[in-house]
Amino acid sequence: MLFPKLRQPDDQEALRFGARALNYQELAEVAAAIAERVAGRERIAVWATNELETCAAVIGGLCAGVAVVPINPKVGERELAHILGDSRPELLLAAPGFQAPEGLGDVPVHEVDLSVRGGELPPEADEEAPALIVYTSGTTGPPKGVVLPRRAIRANLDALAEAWEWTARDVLVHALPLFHVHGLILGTLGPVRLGGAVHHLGRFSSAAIAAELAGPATMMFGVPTMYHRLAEDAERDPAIGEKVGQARLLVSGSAALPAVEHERIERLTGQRVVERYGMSETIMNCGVRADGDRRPGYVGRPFAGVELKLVDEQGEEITVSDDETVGEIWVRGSNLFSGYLNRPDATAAAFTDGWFRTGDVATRAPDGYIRIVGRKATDIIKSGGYKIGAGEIENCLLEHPAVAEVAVTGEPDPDLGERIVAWVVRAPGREVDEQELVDHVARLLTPHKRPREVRYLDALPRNEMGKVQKKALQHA
Ligand code: MLC
Ligand code: AMP
Repeated sequence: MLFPKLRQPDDQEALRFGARALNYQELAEVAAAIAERVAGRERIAVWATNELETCAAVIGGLCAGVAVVPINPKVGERELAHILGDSRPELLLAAPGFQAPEGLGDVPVHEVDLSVRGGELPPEADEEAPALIVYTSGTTGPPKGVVLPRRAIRANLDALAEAWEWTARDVLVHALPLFHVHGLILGTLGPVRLGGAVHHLGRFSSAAIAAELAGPATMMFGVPTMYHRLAEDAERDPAIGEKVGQARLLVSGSAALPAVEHERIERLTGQRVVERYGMSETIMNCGVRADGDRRPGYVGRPFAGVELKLVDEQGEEITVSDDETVGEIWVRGSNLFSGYLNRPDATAAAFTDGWFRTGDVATRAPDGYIRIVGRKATDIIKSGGYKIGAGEIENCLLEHPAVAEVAVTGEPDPDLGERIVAWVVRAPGREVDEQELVDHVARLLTPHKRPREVRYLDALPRNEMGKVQKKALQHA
């Protein structure tokens, strides 16, 4: 059962967005009404704005046993067309006031009305039934739909609860988007599975996080960019650090938390951040436990139900734990996705002998702690905790008439971790300003995929085979 407390609800608060909230009794009734509305469908989409209705829609869909596709509400035309064409949702659920983007086509829209209440929740769906389809970027091509079964969500959330001593008494605060694993599964379904509460801030603000942690909230989830901003603000205003210091647990993930930020947060708040490592395809693989050693740069040991090994270039397992020998992280276990939607080729290519190859490269310390040191693919960029494929931005920029050639790279950035840089060769006789190219990507893909910088070149560096040498660009 995914949400036991919805079967025996009481008046304890479950979800809060500012002044609006739902307790378990109300959430169970709203979810029952939504479940009734969507029953019998194979897949529905949810326009995932940071609102109560998004959470209710996802939970209602899951209660009905229908696969839910959360959609970034800032998604651009091209990306929306791809997601809709690939997942073919039979219905889109959205909060009242939803303004249909042009590309929505003939997908019917149902506005979620929280005052509409249902009776009994339907019987629980099969454990292997698809629960969520989350779109994530790869090195090339458009994003792929990661099919996550109910089993993976249930098993992984329970493992997190055990490791972090996370219970119904906890109140989680965060400002994460609701269309990715971090904000949706950990940040929303997590508290509801455990019978606890989540306070979603709508948008990130250090002052709001601090006020929550000095008040009702016990835990915070965030990406490293948020911890960086929290530290910057706490440097200016010590009251922020003092309030954040009252948290039971600060958890960071989705990208590496730099050691300097870990140490800065500790100095400013007295709290050591717990880091965990996950992926859309695997939910959470490993993490530091609440009672574990919170060392900067380490993502702890595998969670319950997860098997993890390091594999060298020859495909051999690395058996030493010397914190020096580097290998790719391969995982298997109850946390894994069931495949990429409509992409049996990509699914098959991602596995070797039942192990999912993450593409992340790490060492293992004598005590089993994993330290992520990099990524196999240079064409994956993590910016603000969002995974972005260089290829999709290159393809998008090539559609612009002023762009003859382009290469996209990620460069270190103190706030975003990596920032997207586009290296552009203009078409002969064409002028184009940077903002126009930035807006072009924001409009067709999504704003977080926009280049933060455009650099113009006369030609891209290529090898004898004609392949662009991105390493040479980074030093150009
Ligand atoms: C800017 N904007 C534009 C624009 N330029 N809009 C249209 N066209 C343009 N050219 C808008 C943006 O949409 C945004 O709107 C605002 O301007 C500011 O944009 P930004 O600077 O990009 O946003 P910022 O606030 O800086 O974002 C930082 C952030 C965000 C940390 C809040 O990156 C974020 O939420 N990251 C979380 C990513 C995440 O959840 N990843 C988990 C993946 S799961 P507006 O209206 O918003 O202000 C995973 C697995 C795991 O990785 O392990 O967890
Ligand atoms: P996504 O596909 O958006 O789910 O992103 C997953 C990727 O985020 C992983 O493959 C890692 O590269 C990265 N990631 C997540 N958590 C961490 C972490 N704690 N440290 C370093 N990288 C991380």
